[in-house]
Amino acid sequence: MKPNIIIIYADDLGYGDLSCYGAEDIKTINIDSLAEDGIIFNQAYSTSSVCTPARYGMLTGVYPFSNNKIRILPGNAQQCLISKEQITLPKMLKTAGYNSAVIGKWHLGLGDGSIDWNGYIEHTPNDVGFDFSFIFPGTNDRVPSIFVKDHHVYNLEQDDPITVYYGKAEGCPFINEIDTYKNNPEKLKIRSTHGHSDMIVNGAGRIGYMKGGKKAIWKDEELTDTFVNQAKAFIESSGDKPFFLYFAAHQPHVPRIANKRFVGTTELGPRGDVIAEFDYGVGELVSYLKEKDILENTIIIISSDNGPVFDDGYNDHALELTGKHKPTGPFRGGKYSKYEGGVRIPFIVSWKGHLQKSVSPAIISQVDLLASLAKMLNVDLEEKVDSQNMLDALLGKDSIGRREVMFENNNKTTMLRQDQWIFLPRSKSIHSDIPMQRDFGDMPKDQLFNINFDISQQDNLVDNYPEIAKKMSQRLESLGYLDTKSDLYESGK
Ligand code: NG6
Ligand code: CA
Repeated sequence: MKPNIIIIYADDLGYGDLSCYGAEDIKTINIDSLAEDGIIFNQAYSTSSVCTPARYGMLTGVYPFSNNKIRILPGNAQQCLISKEQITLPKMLKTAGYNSAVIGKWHLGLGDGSIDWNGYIEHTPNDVGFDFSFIFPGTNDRVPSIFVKDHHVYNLEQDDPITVYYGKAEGCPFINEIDTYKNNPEKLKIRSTHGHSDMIVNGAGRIGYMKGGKKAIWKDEELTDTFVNQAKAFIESSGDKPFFLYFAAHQPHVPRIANKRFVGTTELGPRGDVIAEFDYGVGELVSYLKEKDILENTIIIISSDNGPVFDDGYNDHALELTGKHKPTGPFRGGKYSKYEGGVRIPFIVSWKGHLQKSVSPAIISQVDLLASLAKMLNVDLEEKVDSQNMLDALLGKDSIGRREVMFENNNKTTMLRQDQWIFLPRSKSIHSDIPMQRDFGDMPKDQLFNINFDISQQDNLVDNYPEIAKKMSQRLESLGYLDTKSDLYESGK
């Protein structure tokens, strides 16, 4: 019997945020309990330290730096990065007889040229392999704050059509009809620290403007219950067919607004509380699988798109309230960055009755899920992808995994790891407006680290091992991933 597959993908959850990865001040009991029946990977990578590229890499098996357009998308992004012809995880699984759904955050664009929010929406997840989709289009801090179910906005009333606008307030044609950060501060439950000052939805400033769709607009506090209920209904609807569920949770991405059942359940303020809420959602899914008696026939993978961040634009005191808790564990950097904290993410493969509890040091990338699951199901992959078959590593039979892996940062600089060596090419920062607490790793000098001896990347060895740095730089260049045309390279700094 083919096992069901669930990928539970958190948003901005760090390597150090789960108690099974060493967190002491947050207890993620449901995730820990899954880890009791599986493998905790301590050298697993996302393909990017930001969202859209990471999700692209995981779903297509192709590195996101192969395409310069793959960046953080706005909520009304009209261009689908995944073509209808391209192979994806759900497409591959369909050939093996699976029923697939994505439930949660999408952030990979919708529509062909434009998005008809009030009619049939083209190029949704259903056009890239999913049989069912229940998503919000961008991020929880970007409008439109609505769900799209398959091809239509969910709960949209005909007499209350939606208009979405991204741009300056002066150009917004309906600016006087909506609550904005500037004009209606009394409506705010939480203030912004940077950005997030366009319109107000549910007491939080968001990126972008929308009008209409009053009944369709979601509340942050209800997202988890909604997604869990949709997931249960999808599992039920799969009947005897094996299913693939990509459960893309929104936590702990900003704005961190938990349901009142979770407010105050941790000592860490909103960031801790939404992680507790995420863990609860995982627990609900597992209970349902148990109730249906299919837990032992379901592989559950838990991971995150990119590393964590404290202040990502809202004044929720995440840094002040974190105490001794370290969201990135021992790693330097975080979301957006070039360092390990941006891309070394939690990755657990749980399969009750099939896997022994263990910690694996195998080097794997989320991009490998496509080829590995294809191997498991005997599907031939004809397409050229970056995905490598790491099935033995995923099932605990190989503790080495990859010899080489690549990942990018928010600046689309590509980094290379070969065995213990990590090479970060020089680059200019494009983040001058972002608070100092983030460590992006952008500097006018190449960096080389031996991660086996220097886990927090403090000691740049580029001058000690120039030959290794050169070889790695040439490797990136030969793949077309080294931006030698940047000012820094031309001026030879
Ligand atoms: C940034 C947002 C940040 C977050 C990020 C995307 C501002 C100032 N910052 O532009 O809050 O939304 O985009 O995060 O608006 S991600 O996890 O989807 O990549
Ligand atoms: Ca993210």
